[in-house]
Amino acid sequence: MYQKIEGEHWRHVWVVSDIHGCYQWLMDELKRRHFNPDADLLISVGDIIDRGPDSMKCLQLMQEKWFYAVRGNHEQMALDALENNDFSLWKINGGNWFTGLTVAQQKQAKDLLDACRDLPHIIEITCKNGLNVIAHADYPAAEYAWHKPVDAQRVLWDRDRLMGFMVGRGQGISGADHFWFGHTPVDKRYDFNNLHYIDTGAVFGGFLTLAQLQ
Ligand SMILES: [Mn+2]
Repeated sequence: MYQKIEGEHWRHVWVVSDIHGCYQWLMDELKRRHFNPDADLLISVGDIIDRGPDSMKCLQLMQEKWFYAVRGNHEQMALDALENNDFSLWKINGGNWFTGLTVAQQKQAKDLLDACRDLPHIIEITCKNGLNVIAHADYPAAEYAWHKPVDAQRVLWDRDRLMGFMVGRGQGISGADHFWFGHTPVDKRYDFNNLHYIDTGAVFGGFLTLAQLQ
């Protein structure tokens, strides 16, 4: 469930919002920031696939040494669909790109989706800005701790903490310097104390957000 990355092994470290198949857009944003694949690291908050134009190319990102990701609910829906051979839930939630592929293409996509089984729910990375925790939707606890058991479903889906902040009654999380979440599209990046909500809805007419940790 947890993965640890050493920030000191990288020059610059960025975290990117929900990519949802917007591969070329991501490449353009990296170029604008002079991202160097030999020296820099990009960490995704999950939901790299579905809804956008190029889920396959986004899955191929997982083979790059400069790209890490936590699991999003869309990767989980894909894995569940393949495991149960029931594509209905995934299909109505943006997975129709897969069901529209030829048999040969589906085979290739399945091989790439297999790598999603290894995706952690939570990444912790120490950078120049301190200890960062990255998860898709929430870290469902009042205090972070390495390997602390937390509800995986809530990590992938829960919007309650953000909704609370929006009406002025949010609860923070201690135990790390920064928390980075995606999942809930917002009109701009929201920062509530040490919690950062960066899903600026690229695939819904918004934009990709890249935040620099180092
Ligand atoms: Mn999501």
